Amino acid sequence: MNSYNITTLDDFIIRRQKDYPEAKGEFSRLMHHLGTAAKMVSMKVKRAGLSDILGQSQNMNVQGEIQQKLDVYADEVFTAALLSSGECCGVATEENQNIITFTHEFAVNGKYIVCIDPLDGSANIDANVSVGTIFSIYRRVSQRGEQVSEIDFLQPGTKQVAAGYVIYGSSTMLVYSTGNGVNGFTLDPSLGEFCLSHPGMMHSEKGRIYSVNEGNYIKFPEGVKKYIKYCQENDTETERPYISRYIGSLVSDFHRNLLKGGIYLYPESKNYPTGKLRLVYECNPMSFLAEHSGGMGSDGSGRVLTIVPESLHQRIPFYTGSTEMVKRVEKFIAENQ
Ligand code: AHM
Ligand code: MG
Repeated sequence: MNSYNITTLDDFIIRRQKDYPEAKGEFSRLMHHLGTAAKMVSMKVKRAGLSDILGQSQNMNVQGEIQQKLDVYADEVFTAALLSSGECCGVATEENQNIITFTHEFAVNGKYIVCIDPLDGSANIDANVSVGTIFSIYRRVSQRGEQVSEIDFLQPGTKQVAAGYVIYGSSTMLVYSTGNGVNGFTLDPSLGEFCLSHPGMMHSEKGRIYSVNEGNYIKFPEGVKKYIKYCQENDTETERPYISRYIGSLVSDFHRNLLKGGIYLYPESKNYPTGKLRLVYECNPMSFLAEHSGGMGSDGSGRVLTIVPESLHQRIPFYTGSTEMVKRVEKFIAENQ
């Protein structure tokens, strides 16, 4: 990147806004506030070992999981940032059973709702492993000026206006799409700005990496077991087409596979009969990003984005990444029902 020619996230958003003459800057303001919250969480994550914020809080979240302290912090920061943007009238987060409706005068007219996993993969934090935030933005379907209801949040993923993630890794990156390509911005700590570093991110058609918790192997459906065996047995003396990499943090695994080519799998198993990952704030945004970077997001039998959510915390089996790999696992599943 030419250091005299930096495009910050805000520059980029404003430039894109000009492509939509009817736009009033509402989406741009919302994204700006998401970016600010991401910087705040990034700062806290980077200081995690120093500021007594590692480890578990005393609370259980709605999934019955003990919340990590950073989970709580990230949830509060993103919710507050979305409220103060004035463009968002309600939020659904992994950490809350019900939707949060913003009744404040300046927010109730907001056009957008946001579904968010404030800190995904947080079970890894104590081991200094990368974690992330996942977000998904929809236009509300209820009337502006009224309080939002759950209906606004149970829209199929095809209705997403934008989706993205933040990865808090060796550097912090914000990756998002409005349906017109996927672009990645790296946080420059000296400037305190997200700077465009990965324009036009694309999944390779054929990937090499498969990312799955193989510890659950014996509990997987037959088709998935056969797919994993297929990846393992394709090894020859001269060629090793597939390699296994699993961080256990969806954002990090997805991000690596987006850069290098691969598939992420979280099938249903005995422990998670309908899958572990949540449709609304994990699978939909990641599938949106996968599709707009030339990849796929599937529940094993079809496109994730067309599923109409039945509940806020609904779980589904999830397969996402390079098209050739996702199609192949779907085929194995279909042939081994
Ligand atoms: P979380 O939202 O509670 O953090 O759970 C989601 C995470 C994903 O990031 C990750 O890929 C998966 O759960 C790991 O699960 P497992 O430890 O069962 O492999
Ligand atoms: Mg999560």
